[in-house]
Amino acid sequence: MLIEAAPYEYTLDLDKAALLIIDMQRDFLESGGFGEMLGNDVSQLRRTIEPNRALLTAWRQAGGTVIHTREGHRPDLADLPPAKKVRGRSTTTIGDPGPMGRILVRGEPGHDIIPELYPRDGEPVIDKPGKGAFFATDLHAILQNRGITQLVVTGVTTEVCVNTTVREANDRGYDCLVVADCCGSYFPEFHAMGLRMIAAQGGIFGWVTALDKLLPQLTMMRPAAT
Ligand code: TIU
Repeated sequence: MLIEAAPYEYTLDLDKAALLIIDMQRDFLESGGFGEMLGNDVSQLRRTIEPNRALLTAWRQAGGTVIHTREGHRPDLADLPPAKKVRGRSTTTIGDPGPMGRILVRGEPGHDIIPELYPRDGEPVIDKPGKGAFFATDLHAILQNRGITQLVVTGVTTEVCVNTTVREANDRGYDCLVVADCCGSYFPEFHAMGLRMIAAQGGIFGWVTALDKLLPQLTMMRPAAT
């Protein structure tokens, strides 16, 4: 199906595509998490919850592959680079106790995905120690094993983990379609520029569309009820 997008239409083949939802974690989206601890306004991200829920529902109904990611670290912090631990000079950092458990540590409540977008059984969840979803994870192998070459990318934050993942994916040969209103940043200007950078120069990293361009097409794909 053809999806209206920038810089030009995207040809989506649901059999070769995965919906990749980046880091919709309580630590980034809820009060008291890592994002807010860094001094950020979480309401800038919370506006993406409802569009993501609508897209996830339609994508599941169309029978598409869904993959979720979470940024975080082993409880022993062996995979936490010392540079990442001290960056920001905050008094509370990754691995320290926070209001939702240890900050960005796997298995802690704050590290988990928000209830509105919670993964279903059978949907792979990629735990990643970095900003990009390909670094030090098995995402590339999972996608190759399923014959996936197209990624519809959403999540937070636009200029950090979404952009890093799209750049990593692009270098590995994937065609990325980023859904603008399903992505968010603590900084509206970075969100806007992060999206423009992806579609610039003829789609240097990929394509950018909007939910209202994608959703009607997906709904038409919905398998007949049995
Ligand atoms: N997921 C993600 O973007 N991680 C970040 O740390 N983002 C910030 O904007 N801080």
